[in-house]
Amino acid sequence: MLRALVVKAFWTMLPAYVPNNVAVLAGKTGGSPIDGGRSLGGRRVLGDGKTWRGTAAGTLAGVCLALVLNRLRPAAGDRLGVDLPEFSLRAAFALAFGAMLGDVGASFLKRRTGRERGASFPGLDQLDFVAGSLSLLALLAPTWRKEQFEGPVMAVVLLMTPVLHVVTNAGAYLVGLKEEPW
Ligand code: CTP
Ligand code: K
Ligand code: MG
Repeated sequence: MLRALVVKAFWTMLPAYVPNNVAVLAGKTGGSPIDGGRSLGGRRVLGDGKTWRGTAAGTLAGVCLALVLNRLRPAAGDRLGVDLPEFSLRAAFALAFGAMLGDVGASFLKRRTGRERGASFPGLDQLDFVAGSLSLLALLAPTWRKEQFEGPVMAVVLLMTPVLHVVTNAGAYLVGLKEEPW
């Protein structure tokens, strides 16, 4: 029962989990900042860590992943014995682009609160992309969102995501892919 919930929650959120990591890889070699270098109240609007390239690559990767997961779903569902969701294109886009928007929103808040690029903001760092994807889902695919996140799935997502985030980021830092372990 718990295993099925965790598998379902993980599968459903994968198109939102992958974009941030792909953005890190895509942004490694540079890219123009979304804020165009502009400042607000003496601080950057977003900073050099939020690039068009990273955002586009992350979104595209999340949508592509959702389409691949749709192909794998029948066999994976049978094997795992879990009723896995099918991603509509709108849901896939909302999960992936919403995750990127959440991350951008967090940077905006970090700059407004005096945090430099790369600074940590505990809590926000671990859940900004979940808040972003769930919000955009509510806007673009509300029925799909309601169906997939009913009952305890939402609770599992909210508990599991910060743990996964901490572990993947620490791993990415240890192998040299990220500048900071958060
Ligand atoms: N990145 C990007 N575009 C994005 C998100 C991330 O290019 N939309 C790349 C940048 O190279 C960024 C790196 O991935 O520096 C790490 O991402 P993140 O930790 O989200 O950004 P920070 O550098 O920590 O910047 P901030 O403090 O604004 O979050
Ligand atoms: K971030
Ligand atoms: Mg960071």
